[in-house]
Amino acid sequence: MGIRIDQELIHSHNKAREDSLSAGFNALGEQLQRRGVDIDAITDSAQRFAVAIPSWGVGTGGTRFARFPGVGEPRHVFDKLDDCGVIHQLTKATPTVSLHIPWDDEDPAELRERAEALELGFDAMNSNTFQDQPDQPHSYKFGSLSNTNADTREQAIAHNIRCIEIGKKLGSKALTVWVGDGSNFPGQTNMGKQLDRYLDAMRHIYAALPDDWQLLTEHKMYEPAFYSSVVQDWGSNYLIANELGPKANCLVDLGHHAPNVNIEMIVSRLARFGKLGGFHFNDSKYGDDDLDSGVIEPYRLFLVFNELVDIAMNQGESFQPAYMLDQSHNVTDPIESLMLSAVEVQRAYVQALLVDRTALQQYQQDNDALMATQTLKQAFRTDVDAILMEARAQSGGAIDPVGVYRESAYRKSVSAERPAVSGAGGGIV
Ligand SMILES: [Mn+2]
Repeated sequence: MGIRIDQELIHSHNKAREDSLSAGFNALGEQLQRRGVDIDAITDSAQRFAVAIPSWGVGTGGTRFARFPGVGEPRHVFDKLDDCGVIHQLTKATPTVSLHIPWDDEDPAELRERAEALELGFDAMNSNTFQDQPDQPHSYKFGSLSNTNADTREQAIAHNIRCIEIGKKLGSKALTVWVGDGSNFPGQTNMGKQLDRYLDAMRHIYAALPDDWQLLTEHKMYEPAFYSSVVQDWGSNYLIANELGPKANCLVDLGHHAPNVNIEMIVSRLARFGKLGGFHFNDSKYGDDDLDSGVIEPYRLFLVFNELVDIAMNQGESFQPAYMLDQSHNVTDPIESLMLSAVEVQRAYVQALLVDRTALQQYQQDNDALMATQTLKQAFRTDVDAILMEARAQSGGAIDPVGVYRESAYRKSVSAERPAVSGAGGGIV
């Protein structure tokens, strides 16, 4: 089984929108030219932009209270790959999938074969030591890599090393480790010793990492531990990555910070010291809401990319952070949400490319705060839809991904072969 949506449908959809896109693209091109920006170069950059899809993202997520299954939900990793294939086919912005073990634990050769048929590759591997699996000898109720019991830590280390082994067969180049370890009560744990146990376990995992791999550690302020987390904040994350070595880098999940924290500043700091490994994109109103990217605070997403573009200009080709969406979908079709999120992340990147950096630098030098901030706003206010549509059209994707997807009736057609399921992993990671 290969590509799931009829390419002819994409073609006819695009054909009907071609003239209007061309008019919009040319008008934007003239506007940008007056600002000294070449729209074709920006469109090329948009075409090269890529963000990974997490396999669990295509399933319907839940809340602490309930989970309402969707129609035609993926039953297993092969269905998930099919859905990811549709997202990439229509957006041309999501060429890789990030797998989660054990949820996606299948024969690597078969996984590779299916992914190749869908023109997909594999991104970072994700381990899971935040829940117990059937037949697992030691429980993670009181932590995994930092558990007080050495056998439990051994089990968690072995699981992570197994994720690396599977990833090697899939062509992955990174392992993302997020642990729910921490404490719920003051005094429950010795925070210093708990961190030491975690570091010791992580050193074993690090030692099993191939030379061209990265170990990405993800901090999270709270949940499931509500008093303290072992990897609570970007400072702890930086210290850990620094302790482990050059292949260890920090992962920034946009939802894993206190409200109002300046995430773009964190991005700048981590990059300044060469420890920014990648991102989990999502949006948030209150906490780790895992809402679709850009739905609540698109300006913050833009400001993050403003830093990333600036860093890339200074660090050059060596700066290649791993981008992934990390969302939970309770009330939307996950395929539609992921397509629009990929486009929103791409939009923030393109808008950041439009910042007049020479002018900005001068305003910063002159301490002209008002004009400096207006320089950012000018880029953010630019409607770059035509660039994103043109990039997709040129790459063979859909000018209107959601429109084609709905007309294709993909969800209805797969629902015939995918009966309703109540299980499947959630997305609160
Ligand atoms: Mn995450």
